[in-house]
Amino acid sequence: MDDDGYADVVESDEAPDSHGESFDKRVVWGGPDGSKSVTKLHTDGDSATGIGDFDGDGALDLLTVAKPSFTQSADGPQPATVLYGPLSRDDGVPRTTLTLDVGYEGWASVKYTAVGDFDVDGNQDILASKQVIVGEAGGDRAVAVYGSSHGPGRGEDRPGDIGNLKLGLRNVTVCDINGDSYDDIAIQSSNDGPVSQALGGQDGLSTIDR
Ligand SMILES: [Ca+2]
Ligand SMILES: [Ca+2]
Ligand SMILES: [Ca+2]
Repeated sequence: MDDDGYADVVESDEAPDSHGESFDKRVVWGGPDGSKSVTKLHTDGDSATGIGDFDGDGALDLLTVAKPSFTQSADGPQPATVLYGPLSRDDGVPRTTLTLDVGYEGWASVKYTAVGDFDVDGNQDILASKQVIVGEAGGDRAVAVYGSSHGPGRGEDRPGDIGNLKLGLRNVTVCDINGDSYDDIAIQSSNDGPVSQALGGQDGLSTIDR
C-alpha cells in the first residue's frame, strides 16, 4: 500500500460504537526483514472491502464502503471511498481520495465487493453484491461497476446486473479461468454444491452460468 514493493496487510475490524457498527482499519506494513509496523487509518468507519489499482498509476488503492443505504434511508446514497495510494507509512494518509455512490441512489445495497479487470481495458472493475430489497424476487444479485481512467464507474444510470448469487459475494473468487487474460469469477452456489462461473470478455462479464 506504500508502493515499496513489499506486500502489506489491511485489517478491518468491526467496532460497535454509539452510532452503530463502525470499522477500525489498520495497515500492517511488510518489509525486507519481515518486521512489522502498524498504522491506523484515520478515515471514517466504513468497511475496507477491496484493493486494486483503480486509477492505473501502478500504486494499489483501497476501496472502503459505507453501510448499505437501506439501513439508513430507503433511497439514500451508499458512499464508497477510494483511498488512492501510495498511503503514507507514517500516518496512513492516502495520496488523494474519491467518493462515489455505489448504491446508485438506493437501487443497490452493497455489502461485499470483489475487484478484477473483467473487460481488460486496464481499469479495475468492481463486482458488488446487491442485496435484495422489498418487492424484488430472488436472493442477492451480482452487479458489475466498470472502471474508467477516473476510477470506478462510467457515469451509467445503473451497473450491469449479471445474475443471482445464492450465497452472496463471500463465496466468489476472481481468477482467469480459461486463460484468455480476461478476469473471470468462480462462484460457489451452495456450501457443498457445484461451482458456477461468469467469464470476462471485451464487453465485460457474462451472466452467471449455473
Ligand atoms: Ca492507483
Ligand atoms: Ca476494466
Ligand atoms: Ca478469462
